[in-house]
Amino acid sequence: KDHFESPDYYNIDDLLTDEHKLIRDSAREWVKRDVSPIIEKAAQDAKFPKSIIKGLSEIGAFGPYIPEEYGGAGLDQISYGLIMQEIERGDSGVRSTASVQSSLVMFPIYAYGTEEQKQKFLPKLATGEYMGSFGLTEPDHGSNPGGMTTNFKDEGDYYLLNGAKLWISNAPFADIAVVWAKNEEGRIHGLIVERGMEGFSTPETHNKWSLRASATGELIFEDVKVPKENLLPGKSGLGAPLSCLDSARYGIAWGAIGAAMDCYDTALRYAKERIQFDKPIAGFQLQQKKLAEMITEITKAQLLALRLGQLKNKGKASSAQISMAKRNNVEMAISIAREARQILGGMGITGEYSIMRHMMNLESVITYEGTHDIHLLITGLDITGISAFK
Ligand code: TGC
Ligand code: FAD
Repeated sequence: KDHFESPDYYNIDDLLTDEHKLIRDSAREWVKRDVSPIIEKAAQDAKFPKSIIKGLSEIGAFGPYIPEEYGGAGLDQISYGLIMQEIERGDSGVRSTASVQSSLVMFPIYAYGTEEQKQKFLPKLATGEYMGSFGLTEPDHGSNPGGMTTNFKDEGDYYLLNGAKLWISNAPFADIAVVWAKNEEGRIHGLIVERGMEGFSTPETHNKWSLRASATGELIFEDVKVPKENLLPGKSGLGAPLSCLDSARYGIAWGAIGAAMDCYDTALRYAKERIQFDKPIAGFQLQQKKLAEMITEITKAQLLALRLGQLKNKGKASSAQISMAKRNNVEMAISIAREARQILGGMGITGEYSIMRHMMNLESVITYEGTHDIHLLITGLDITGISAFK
């Protein structure tokens, strides 16, 4: 189980720089050493393993592309993608923690925050001394965040925040939350809400069958007095949170490849070793069909992610291109997890192997950051010019 071999059927490594490979390999090494041995138990116990926070910071997973002057790793978008791929090979929940911290908390503070906010929060978020969460989804507004009702009023010295967010990754333990709420004119703004502010609570959501090693919760605001200096002034409107989602969705497009690689690698090795009817099950055509289709789909997903990374490095990746990659690669990963689980027969349902955990995790990944349906409709809108959302 410890001999993961990264599938690279089209020699995509040749298209990476030495720095990319170094970053990818150190993330891989860390996942093997510090995540793989503990993650199954964390998932079974439904406990976020806080012990990994330091390691996530050390491999550059907190703010990979945030400049070094703010504590980030100052890397390019392909390095960011490769880090997400390696983390999700370990577990989608761990990658979620990194996605939220980097793309949904550090990115908006970096892109839309004041210099004081950047200095105050970014270096501590980069080391994991502060952990963050991102509150967009509400009980009655998931796919349609523009309908949100969480709101704030200008009370002169402070903003008075009321409302509730649901399904928030990292919420139960995060020190700060980037919260999206409407002002009195109905315009959406981002506010940094800090743990300890009166009227702010973060109850945990229990009984999940998916992403069990990631803590999910609510953000509840009851007359929370938010200091005025905690408003992100750089951008308002729905486009502000959606631009953060672009960055996180891009990371997920790479991350899903990691989960798929792990399932494929496990299934391939198992199929070569497992004997039935006096021969390895890898010798049966039905199993070869499954394995051959898996490596084909992984290869296509790798090329899609790499090209998207090149576009992103040039600042030329459109939101719709990111949606296509997130949707395709997560669907690819979940299909591979389902097929791989069958190759392992009964063993596939146990925690002895990672496949069932990946499969259950991916049910969240195909839902959050925009559902599979929503991303299809984003492509539909992009190619027809007509919105099918409303
Ligand atoms: P629409 O009218 O299309 O757009 C409103 C404004 O936003 C602009 N815009 C974007 N800007 C930047 N990036 C994008 N991706 C953008 N998409 C749209 C748009 O140009 C417009 O700007 P302006 O200046 O004209 O006002 O908005 P809509 O209400 O029709 O909704 C569009 C829709 C459905 C695509 C959008 O609301 C959506 O993506 N819904 C899905 C919601 C979602 O993804 N939620 C994710 C919550 S966070 C999360 O799940 C974290 S999981 C944790 C983890 O990663 O581990
Ligand atoms: P709904 O929007 O109610 O959708 C239900 C179904 O209806 C879906 O199949 C959807 O595709 C379909 N549907 C909706 N609208 C349309 C339409 N116009 N046309 C066709 N079909 C449609 N959110 C955050 O803000 N921060 C987080 O950190 C975060 N973490 C999460 C962690 C987990 C584990 C999970 C499960 C979710 C998380 N989310 C987070 C929320 C996530 O983004 C939402 O669950 C997601 O956007 C979908 O919203 P919903 O669950 O309300 O489903």
